[in-house]
Amino acid sequence: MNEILEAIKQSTIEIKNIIIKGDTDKSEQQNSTGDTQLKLDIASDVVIERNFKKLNCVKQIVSEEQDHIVDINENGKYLIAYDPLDGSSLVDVNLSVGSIYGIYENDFTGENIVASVYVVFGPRVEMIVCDGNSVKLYRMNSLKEFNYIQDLVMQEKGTINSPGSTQQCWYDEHRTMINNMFSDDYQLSYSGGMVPDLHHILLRGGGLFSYPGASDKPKGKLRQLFEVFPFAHVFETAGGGATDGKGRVLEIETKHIHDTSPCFFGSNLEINRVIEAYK
Ligand code: FDP
Repeated sequence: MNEILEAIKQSTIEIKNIIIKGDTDKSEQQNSTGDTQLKLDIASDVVIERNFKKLNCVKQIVSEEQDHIVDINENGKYLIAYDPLDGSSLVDVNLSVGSIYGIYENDFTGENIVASVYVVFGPRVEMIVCDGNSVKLYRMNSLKEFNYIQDLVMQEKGTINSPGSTQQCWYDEHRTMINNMFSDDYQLSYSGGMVPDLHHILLRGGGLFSYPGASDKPKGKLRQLFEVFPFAHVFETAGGGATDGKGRVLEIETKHIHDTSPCFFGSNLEINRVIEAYK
């Protein structure tokens, strides 16, 4: 696992350089979900693949930007699913973006996730590492070293409400739940980048991020392997939770590597509120 972490740190340093160069042009390509890829997405993907390919412990990798699983070492122990630059369309307006990594054993399913890492490229570069026992925050310094800052633990309740997707398309139960939260003491915070939005909730100790199923996207937008499972693993380990409205996100079946699912991440009180609202 240390080898994987070192490869992620190296990729982070290289991706930070790619972001600083500032080429936010679109490429000619689309990813398998149909999003037009930015040159930034492709360059970040190349960096991560190159660094993981050097590791004997890695059996397979799969990127949000690619259609297929890539075989690396038949005898490797770990499978890694990653989103090289989530929210990359926000780079040209200088909002925060991030990389997400889910590390699995045996199979790419929620129940087989053993570690997760995400990196926030904001005013600072921060890396969050979850091994299933703790969630640790590291910060990159000017020498490009990652210093441990603290363990992250969620409170039982927060005050942030971060509701994703197109409001016009929300189902009634979802609209009612979100409106009721605003009638209570919750405040809106939504940047449009999953990584900084969830990082905000985690660092403040609580709240709710939602990307529900809605009439335009009944199965939500966010991808299980690359986005939903890694963050569910982080939130559960930090003492919060993650649900699809019915049960634990990490128990959802994955049929295809690019499957999406409705998802809600937060502190326990908010997750219980979602389950009540979706009964
Ligand atoms: P993006 O399409 O900009 O890459 O993963 C996709 C994602 O961003 C998340 O980071 C973000 O939370 C979500 O989509 C935003 O979707 P909406 O534009 O529908 O709010």
